Amino acid sequence: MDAPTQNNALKKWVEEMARMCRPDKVYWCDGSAEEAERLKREALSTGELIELNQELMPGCVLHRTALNDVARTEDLTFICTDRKEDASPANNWKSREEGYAEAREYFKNSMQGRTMYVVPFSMGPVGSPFAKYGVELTDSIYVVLNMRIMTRMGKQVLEIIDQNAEFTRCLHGKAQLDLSKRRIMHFPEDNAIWSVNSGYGGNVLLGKKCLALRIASWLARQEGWLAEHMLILGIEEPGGHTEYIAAAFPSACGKTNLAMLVPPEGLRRKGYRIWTVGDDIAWLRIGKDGRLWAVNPESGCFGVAPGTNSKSNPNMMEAIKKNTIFTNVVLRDDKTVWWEGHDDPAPVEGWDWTGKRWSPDLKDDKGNLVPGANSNSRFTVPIDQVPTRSNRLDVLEGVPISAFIFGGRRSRLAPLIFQAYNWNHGVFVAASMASERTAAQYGKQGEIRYDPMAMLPFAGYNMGDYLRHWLDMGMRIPNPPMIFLVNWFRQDEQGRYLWPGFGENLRVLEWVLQRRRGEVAAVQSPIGYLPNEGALDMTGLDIPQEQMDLLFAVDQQGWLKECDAVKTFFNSLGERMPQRLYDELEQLRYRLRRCCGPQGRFHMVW
Ligand code: GTP
Ligand code: SPV
Ligand code: MN
Repeated sequence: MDAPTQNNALKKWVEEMARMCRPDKVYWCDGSAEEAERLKREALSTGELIELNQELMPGCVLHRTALNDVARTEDLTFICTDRKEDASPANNWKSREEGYAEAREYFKNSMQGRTMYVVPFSMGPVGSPFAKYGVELTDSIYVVLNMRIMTRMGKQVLEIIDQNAEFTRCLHGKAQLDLSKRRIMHFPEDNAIWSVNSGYGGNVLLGKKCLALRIASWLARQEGWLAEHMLILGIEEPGGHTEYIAAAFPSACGKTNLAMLVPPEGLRRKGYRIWTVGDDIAWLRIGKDGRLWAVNPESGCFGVAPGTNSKSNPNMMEAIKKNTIFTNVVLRDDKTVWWEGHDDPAPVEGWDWTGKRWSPDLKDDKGNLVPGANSNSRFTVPIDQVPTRSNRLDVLEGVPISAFIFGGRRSRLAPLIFQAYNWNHGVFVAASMASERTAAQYGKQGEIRYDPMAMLPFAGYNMGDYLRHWLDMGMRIPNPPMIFLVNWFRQDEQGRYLWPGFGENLRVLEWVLQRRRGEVAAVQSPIGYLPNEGALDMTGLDIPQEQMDLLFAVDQQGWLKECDAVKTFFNSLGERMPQRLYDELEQLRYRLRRCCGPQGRFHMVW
């Protein structure tokens, strides 16, 4: 097929990449439904995709990745820049030369016998001044079909690139799916991304983490905006006014859940409704009115399957009934899907995520039950199918953000919620946030790791510079969002969650909005403002007072130890760490030392 583009730079680049990868064919995607159907048929015929029960789940398919390719591989992800200090120390770094040279070896002839698909896509509404364009070359139909859901993809984007719009050059090849040769490489100085030897989501849907976070965060710093790992949520209040908030939690810590939460009965009756703008990525700019405005650059959700059910996320259960790509879940004998934490009880028998016969009582050599779905199994679904989809999704300037919420999984220490004293303190709170590791990335599960703004794996440049950029933005935004930290995951001594979470989290968000409007007073604690006793609306939720006390307990000794750990972490981020954050740390330490209370717990002493 002749290249259907007038953009010579694009044409030349595609030719050059094809000369390196040697595909049998180069195919330019137009993004049409007819094309998607045709590609799907082809993938079904080769076994790359498995057709699901079309009566019960119209348009749905299943994909299984290679066994060693089920999550992002952060240790194989690189920022390749001329100067090491522009990327390090939190990122893996290679020089541009070395990066290209190594990847070139792996790409060489890797598409022989395959087709190279050319996928023009837009992050953000096509034609919006905020949109960033990209072209992904890939030898995977799975990637093409996912990109069609996750991004605005096809002819309308090519028409804009034809007019010489800037675009990110994204090259993806499955090659041999060889883990030892897997590399996810970013070249921000060239606006290019090369990913090889993987077929898993975040490694290969290059518009998502690679472009919309790593490359975009690099651009955002230069251009004075923010590219963040955040959900965007509209809260329609009694009376009909909608306030928007953006929240950053590390991978698999509840962004998707919060973005489409269902108000508990008591609050629903008051008149609250939730509108979903985004569940993973937010791009934020200062608007003419001096507020921060957010757009979701994606058009789909790539959500975690395990634990998704009609209690935890009924909106998502509704969304994934059709036109959804499932990855690494259980296939039941009636060709429907299942995962741990699904509404239905485990099937007596089925096929596990690896394609082996499986039953729920199956045990491994050590006598542990073998899960049927991979713990990072996912679904890809158009956001249009989410019942709570906001009608502001395609609005070019986005939505105004009233509050930032940061949070992670902490079984100890961090209270249900507190508010930062001011912007700089908020940046410190977000910079020092930590979370227990989940299955979304390789590594020891449950281990505490510090993850500033949930961006440690996604900032495309030096982390010290990134945090400085956040501090500087505070001085440039005339009416900045207020900053809060939440923790839905605090546990008691027996390891039980102290807070029911999910829909009930709206009770906490209501307090956020009340604080934003200055309607309620709060307790000044050493770590930040805590809700006054009785400040959360608990209508219809019966939690004993002792449990609420535990949820908000501030353990003085524990926090002092935390300060030491945060300092060690800050030091690990190198010389470009802003002094202002160390100052915030010392002020926190001072406030903690000054307070005293029963068993070393903070007890409203100020
Ligand atoms: P990525 O897509 O990986 O960036 O993650 P995400 O933040 O969108 O993750 P998601 O919302 O899919 O997180 C799912 C996990 O968080 C599941 O294990 C849920 O059970 C758990 N979860 C979400 N909200 C809550 C909550 O309020 N309380 C508790 N205890 N668990 C929650
Ligand atoms: C995450 O891991 O934060 C995700 C999934 O959102 S992935 O796109 O695979 O990175
Ligand atoms: Mn994510």
